[in-house]
Amino acid sequence: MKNLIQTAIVASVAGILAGCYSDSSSKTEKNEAQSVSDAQRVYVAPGKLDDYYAILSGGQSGSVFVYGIPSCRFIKEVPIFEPRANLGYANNSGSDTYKRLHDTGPMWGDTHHPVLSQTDGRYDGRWLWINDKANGRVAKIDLHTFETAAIAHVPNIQGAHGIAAYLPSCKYVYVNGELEHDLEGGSTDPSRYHSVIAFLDSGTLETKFEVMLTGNADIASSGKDGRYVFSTMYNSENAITSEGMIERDRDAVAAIDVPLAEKALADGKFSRIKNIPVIKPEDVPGVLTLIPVPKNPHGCNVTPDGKYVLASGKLSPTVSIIDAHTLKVVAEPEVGLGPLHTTFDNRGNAYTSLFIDSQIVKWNIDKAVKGDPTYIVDRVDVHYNPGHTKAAGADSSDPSGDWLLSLNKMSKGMYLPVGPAMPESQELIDISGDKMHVVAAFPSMPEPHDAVFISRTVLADKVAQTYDPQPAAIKLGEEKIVRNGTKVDVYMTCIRSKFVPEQFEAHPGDQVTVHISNAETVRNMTHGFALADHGINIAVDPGQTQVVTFTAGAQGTYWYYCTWFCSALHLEMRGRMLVKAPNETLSDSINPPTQAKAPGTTGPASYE
Ligand code: K7E
Ligand code: CUA
Ligand code: CA
Repeated sequence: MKNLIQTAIVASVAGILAGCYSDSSSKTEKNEAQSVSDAQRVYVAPGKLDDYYAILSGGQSGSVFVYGIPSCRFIKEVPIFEPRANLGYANNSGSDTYKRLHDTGPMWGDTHHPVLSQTDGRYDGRWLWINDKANGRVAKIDLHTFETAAIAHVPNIQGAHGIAAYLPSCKYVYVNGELEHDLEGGSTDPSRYHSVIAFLDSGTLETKFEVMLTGNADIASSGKDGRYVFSTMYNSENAITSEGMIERDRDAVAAIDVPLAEKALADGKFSRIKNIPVIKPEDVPGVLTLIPVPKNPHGCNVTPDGKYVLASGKLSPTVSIIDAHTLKVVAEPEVGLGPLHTTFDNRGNAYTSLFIDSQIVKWNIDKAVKGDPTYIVDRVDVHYNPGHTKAAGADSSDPSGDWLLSLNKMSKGMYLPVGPAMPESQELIDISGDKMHVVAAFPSMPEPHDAVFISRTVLADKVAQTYDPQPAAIKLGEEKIVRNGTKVDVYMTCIRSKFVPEQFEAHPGDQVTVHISNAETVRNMTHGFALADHGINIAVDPGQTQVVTFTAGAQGTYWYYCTWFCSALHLEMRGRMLVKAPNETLSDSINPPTQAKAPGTTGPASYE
């Protein structure tokens, strides 16, 4: 009897184990098969190109990051509000790039929202605009070169946060002041605090006019038909503490009637503050409509068809759906906890990031508007705490409906630990089917807030191979040294694998300006100009001319050399700045002798 029982127990335990084993092994096999198919979805073979450029804002890195999608390969960082030694961008106080940045504010920035230019509702691959939240600036990046083309400081703004292009024309980019202050008198009395939404000429970045608000303006999205632009406001309380900013159950979406604002401008209905025309809504009825929505709303996203503007509730588990023409709230579907930003596919679905739930929720806009309780389509867990989410094409009228990025604030446990601070993390989600599916994750430097995707087919052929010849370019054979008292201008060329001239002379304390043109005519043949012990490093791309000014140091020899590995003679690509005693006469010859001594007497005898 005892044996029988024992046998039965052993048998049943074995059975349970066998059952478990076969269950988990089929599960493992399934997971492995899924991993293989996910890997295939994002695999782009070496030498093959990705389908999309994803341009991620760099947050407090002050730059943008360019990734290929679907491979998630990091391709380039474009420094905008930050010097970067590797690119020679702006890190020499006497360079044009440095001056452009320095003249508009500090040498760092906080980039949140990359905005692509559009023509006829589609991305046209011309410009990218981005904000600097910390220092009230906006930059324009030329997508032909991926270089900053302009930076402007926006008067009367603190916390330049949300930014969008006024559609469909992209005549303006407008930027939201998130941080309230007294723009008129500099008073610290909070009852005098306001903020503004500033409209900049999208070409020159000149501030054309501003609309004043009581409270703040946070995230921006333009209607599609040239009438209203929208901004969320979380501090309608105009409070000065976080408790105060959550007192009301409802804040607002601000709608600005742009043609009416332009008319007010033409009619002179504005005040000038810091020489900018500022429209006060009380003087121009209808220019600003405040649409009440719950509670401390954040994301502001106009649907691709232009019918609705969605305000993500943040402290409310809802997204408010507002008719973009009547400005009436038509529905407030519940989507989950901590809704921050919403993006779109081409099939009428919205995808909202849920910061607290650590999810992306997919929901159907029409069903939500009609009150159909089945509007939630799917949810997927992300790792962890997403801020923005962005699907390919979603800010245009023509979303693609294939890929979506979740831009996650936390990445605990996702990557090799690298100290108390972990990288930000993005997850790539396949949204082409009914169910969302996370297929890849990749880390990035802090802190991407937002991203935009632009198709390779739109942009790749537009990207310049080389710089167009600039009027100031120095031509091969026309190099020269021009001396004027204590000022020395060196007009230099570089081409594989030589600087011309390979030497120039100065006295200690002379002001030296090097104008350097890269004479290469093929893409990818960048040369650098780094000068020992003078803090100078400039990257010069093919066809480009850079200018840098510095003060010659103490008497001695200082080599300059090429910092970009360009040829087998890259290391030999160098030259000397000779700083000579004040009483020595200087030579302006650009053809120095090639050897220190007579040939044959320089190296060890065995070399000969
Ligand atoms: Cu949500 Cu600056 Cu776009 Cu960050 S803001 S997440
Ligand atoms: Cu030129 Cu290295
Ligand atoms: Ca509030």
